[in-house]
Amino acid sequence: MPQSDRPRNADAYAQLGRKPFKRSKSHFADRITADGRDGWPVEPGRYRLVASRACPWASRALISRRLLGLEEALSLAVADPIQDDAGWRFTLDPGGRDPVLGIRHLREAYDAREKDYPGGVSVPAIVDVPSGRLVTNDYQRITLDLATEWTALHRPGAPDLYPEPLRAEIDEVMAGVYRDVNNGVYRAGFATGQAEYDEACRDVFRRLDLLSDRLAGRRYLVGDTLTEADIRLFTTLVRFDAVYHSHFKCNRFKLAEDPVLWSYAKDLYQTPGFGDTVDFHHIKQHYYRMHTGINPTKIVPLGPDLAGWLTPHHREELGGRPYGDGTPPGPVPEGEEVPASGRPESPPV
Ligand SMILES: N[C@@H](CCC(=O)N[C@@H](CS)C(=O)NCC(=O)O)C(=O)O
Repeated sequence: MPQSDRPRNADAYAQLGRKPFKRSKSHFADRITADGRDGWPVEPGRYRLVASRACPWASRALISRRLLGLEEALSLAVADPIQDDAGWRFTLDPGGRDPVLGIRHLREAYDAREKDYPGGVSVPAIVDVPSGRLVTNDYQRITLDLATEWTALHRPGAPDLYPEPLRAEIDEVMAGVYRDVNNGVYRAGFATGQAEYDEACRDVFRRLDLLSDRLAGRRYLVGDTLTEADIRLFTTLVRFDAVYHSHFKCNRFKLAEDPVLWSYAKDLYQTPGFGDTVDFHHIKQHYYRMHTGINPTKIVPLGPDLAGWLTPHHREELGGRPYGDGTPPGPVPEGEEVPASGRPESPPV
């Protein structure tokens, strides 16, 4: 398909809310594994994670990479939260090019993998640096593989984010979180009619109520340590009041109005590896300015006040061992710090 026949990014965004929302399956599902069975063995320095700090699916990988200490082994490219018609681009980098891959748009790595790939170009994506080819955009698998296949490159003291004896329970919790929360907010936000919205929004809050009950007496979702399940719930909760409550109309209550979920989310935010990956500025810019189908004016709201994210959460009183027998990750590597504009410390507007 020639370049011009591809769906233009702006057109796709303008259609949001006009046709039923269906999340596409990840097209590139090769796995990077310890034994390299798909042709992509785990190797330090070979791959580059391309993420947007706006995107909840990509943010899972940002958190896992920090918690597991994979920053040196798996380098990071952060895309501009505002896409152009060719999609995710590297306009935050000098000269508008990713300094390692040498490309202007993530699409170039997709094209290098499959010529004229007609589908969407999404983050997270992992690219093979030597060939410049996309390896995977399978957001459901990427973090599980970072936790279980990249173990040889984990830092000393890395937590086990997907412990074998708890996998069945973690998978069950994550299935509900995915359906009703991670994807539920999108189903509500991009609904084309009242009934579709009602159903999705009810799903969101029914599940949040259940999760709030579950978390009232325990610090983490499964077991007494951080797991993949917490990462996946966090990436939606941290966006909730800034975008999902208003932009996606998930407004039965704000996160900050549910004492349990709010304390839980603050606890995670203040845990090294979580909040230090979050850029509220990127989040707000992306959702409100890109989703023109549901926000045609592209106006970005000034609030909410983010100062509460840094207030005491008292969740340590529930016990729990965040990193299990391990230790917290070290400082954010130089050059990867979230700018002041994206942090709660920045003055309220
Ligand atoms: N690969 C999945 C999940 C990842 C995803 O949705 N990422 C979003 C950003 S939050 C994306 O990159 N969408 C393509 C675009 O925005 O052009 C999908 O396409 O549904």
